Amino acid sequence: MAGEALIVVDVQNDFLPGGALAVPDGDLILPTVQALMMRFDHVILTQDWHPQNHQSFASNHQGASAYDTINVDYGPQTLWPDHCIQGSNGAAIHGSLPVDKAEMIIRKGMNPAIDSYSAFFENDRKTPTGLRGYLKERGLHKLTFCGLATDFCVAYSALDAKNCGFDVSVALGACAGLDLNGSLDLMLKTMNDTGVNLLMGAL
Ligand code: VGL
Ligand code: ZN
Repeated sequence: MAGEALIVVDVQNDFLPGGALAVPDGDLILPTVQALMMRFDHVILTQDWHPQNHQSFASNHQGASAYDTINVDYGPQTLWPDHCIQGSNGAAIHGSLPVDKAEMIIRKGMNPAIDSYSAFFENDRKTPTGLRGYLKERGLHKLTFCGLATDFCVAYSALDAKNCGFDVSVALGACAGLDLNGSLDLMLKTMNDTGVNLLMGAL
């Protein structure tokens, strides 16, 4: 497993059933994510980490509702229910995961004016999070992604990783999607077309 890392995307209370932006059946992946974390020598977690005044929250736009799309400086932006507020219980990584195994936790979405689905670049597609440099410096070139949500943060992260030159797989058995207006099929196709390995069964 030299050079290999597992990247566990946004397995946070707010994205699990009962949370502010729950991914349907998100809890069903927890045992598989745990097992993957135990198997990899290098585990990196990502954590959506928003300030209360974040632009992606419908509550910060008068007259807007969650799941509306608005236009911002960098293009269209989906509006979400308030979620993953810095320091809140909703933002915490789910307690069933062996967080102590992680060598790195990368937080994203801190800038109130820019959302960040990807763990590599914010939604302006320009601002780096530093994860690329970390992985390159550590010689981690073969990446396996899992977590939430398949069609948002997992897909954006996997696509950016592929475009940065990493060898990229997504363990679909350890992911769950939101599927807004066909977003799941669209992002699965985009990942496949980009050369991301979509792994169906157990790894
Ligand atoms: C996510 C919507 C908003 C995700 C994060 O983790 O997929 N989705 N923020
Ligand atoms: Zn978010």
